[in-house]
Amino acid sequence: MKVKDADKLVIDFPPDPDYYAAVFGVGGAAGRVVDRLAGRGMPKTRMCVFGMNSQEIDDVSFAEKYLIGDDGLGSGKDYITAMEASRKLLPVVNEILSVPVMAVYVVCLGGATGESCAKTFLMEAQSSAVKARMLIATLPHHLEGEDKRERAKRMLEELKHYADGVMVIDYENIDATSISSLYKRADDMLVDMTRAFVRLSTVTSILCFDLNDTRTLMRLAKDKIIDFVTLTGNIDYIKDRLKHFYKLLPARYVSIADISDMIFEECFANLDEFERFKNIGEFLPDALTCSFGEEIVESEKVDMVAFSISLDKEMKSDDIRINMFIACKH
Ligand SMILES: Nc1nc2c(ncn2[C@@H]2O[C@H](COP(=O)(O)OP(=O)(O)OP(=O)(O)O)[C@@H](O)[C@H]2O)c(=O)[nH]1
Ligand SMILES: [Mg+2]
Repeated sequence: MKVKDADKLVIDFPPDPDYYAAVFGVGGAAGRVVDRLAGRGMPKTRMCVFGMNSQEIDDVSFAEKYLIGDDGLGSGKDYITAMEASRKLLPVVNEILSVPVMAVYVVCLGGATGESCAKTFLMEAQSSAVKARMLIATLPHHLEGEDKRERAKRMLEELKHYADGVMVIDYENIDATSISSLYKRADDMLVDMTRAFVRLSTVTSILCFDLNDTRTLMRLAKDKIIDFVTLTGNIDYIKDRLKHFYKLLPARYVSIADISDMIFEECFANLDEFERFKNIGEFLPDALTCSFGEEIVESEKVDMVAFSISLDKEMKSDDIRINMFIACKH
């Protein structure tokens, strides 16, 4: 603020950015997911899809869309060509990254476009001003080919270097009777996970919660892996599921002490519902601890959970949603 302006009580606040988060859907399958999410309306978020197949890009209706390469014929499974072509879009990527605090990369590993493009874009994000980079990735089922799955796993390890946090959906862990029903289920999981994560930094929380809570979660997660659990239903359903909280977690969580950090978000349809159930937060950390069959240790209870409460107009009025982002110590 200049001195002469101070006399006039003009305060120079930085302008409110148009968007706090940018979501990049790279490749065919991830692009469809990001487009579907964009169709639901994501406030304060720039939703962008990148692909090499012009038919797939034509089908994108809600997100911003960018064709990688000149012919629109797809990658032809040529990783080098896909990587070189995606580099040509770096000026666009840099322009998108110049505003938000958070960048989220959604990629279904197993395809040449998604894998090559995600690597190029994530590497570029290292030099941007973005404060947190989340990679949301899927791993192909072995029925798609053992080689493809092994390559995707190696790619995930490579991409991890360039992200602050990683959420993975392994198709091997999804119960489904066919590949098409597996993809459908995975699409729903990707939509829920991406939406819930982006909302943490774009939707005003009723509680004091900010980006630093998310950054701490990423920092404390061993190997950068964040686990995500979501529950939606009435209060009885939520309480019942949380009684057996440990059953919702991957097997490597044997005790409450294995959790190094956690973000616990409660979503309500409107303020009336929030008023009706707002005290559920008071017993939840105790409930989680007890569900492991452990005594409640005061110090663990206080440090471990960052709470966020928000309103979600898409929800049915009787429902409560609990989103949990969990970091494991090992
Ligand atoms: N969730 C979901 N996953 C899918 C779907 N179709 C394919 N996949 C997964 O996504 C991986 C990558 O496929 P695509 O997204 O089509 O590949 P791409 O990134 O466009 O790359 P190329 O087509 O090889 O240039 C596959 O190996 C599957 O594991 C889908 O409809 N939904
Ligand atoms: Mg494709």
